[in-house]
Amino acid sequence: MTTILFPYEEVKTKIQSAECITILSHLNPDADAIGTALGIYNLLKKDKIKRVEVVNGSKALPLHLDFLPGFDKIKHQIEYENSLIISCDCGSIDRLGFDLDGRDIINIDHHRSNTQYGSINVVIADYASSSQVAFELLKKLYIVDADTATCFYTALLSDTRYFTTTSVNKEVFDVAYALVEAGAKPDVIAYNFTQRRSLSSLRILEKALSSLTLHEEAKVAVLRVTKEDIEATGAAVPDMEGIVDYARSLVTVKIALFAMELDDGIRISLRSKNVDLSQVASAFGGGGHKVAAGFIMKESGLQESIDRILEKIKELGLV
Ligand SMILES: [Mn+2]
Repeated sequence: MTTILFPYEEVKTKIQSAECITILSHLNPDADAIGTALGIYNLLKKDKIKRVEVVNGSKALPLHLDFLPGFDKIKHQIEYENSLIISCDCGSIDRLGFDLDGRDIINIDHHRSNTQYGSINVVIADYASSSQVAFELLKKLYIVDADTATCFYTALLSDTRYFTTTSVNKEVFDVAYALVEAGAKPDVIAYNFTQRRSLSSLRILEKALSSLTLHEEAKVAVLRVTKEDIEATGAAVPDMEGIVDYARSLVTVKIALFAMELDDGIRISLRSKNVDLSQVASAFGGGGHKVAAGFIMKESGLQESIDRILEKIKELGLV
């Protein structure tokens, strides 16, 4: 990996000159979004003079992340006026869910599709998680304590699917090592993260798995859950995280699609084994990474949305 030049001085000056700071992450946050935001929150709140708040626009947070230090401090509305914004894991400004007109933004992310909406953009697409970006940026400016290390490590564990994704390399283990040295406890985090599932998450998984269909000589797998499935199981969106990975894990599969019929549209998760999904995602107004992308389809129903994506995959000759 080539040497990356971080804007240490610019970031330091911005943070130091701000009276109050609002740390944001994307709507429907995952563990990388929340872990990166809380890690930065724990670092910055040690400065007693500065006011720091951590906010996410979604009401339904992934509750299994409640072991992260500061989780109970997450607000759903921005309370500070004219605060400096630190945006975490968010590819485009609209996915933050707030009107940020006129505010300075430090944009910390690793989505290749990031639209560079910040006053300072620290976007490194080769990094495995936004917490890896935040750690490499902030370790030069602050002493990373155990609370921050716990949040950053959890984010890294999640976005690498327990260190199994193609983004995992020596640098990722260097960061993990540094975070463990700083006080992150891998066994405690793994327990909290993987061994406290909700009943709804298993019930909805059962519904999703029973819907499995295969396409293009079993190279494309589709899972879906209807509004009725979601109601019957009591599942919230965070309960459905990771379901798409089951479809991808099938031996023949190159692309996996998981479709959720939600109130605001059909939410799509796409995953691949090394097939570049960025063209599919951008065709439907979504963004993401090469092998992981997501978007919401509002114009068509559940099955029609799936059919349109299958058609697009075929049209692009991806499998
Ligand atoms: Mn991420």
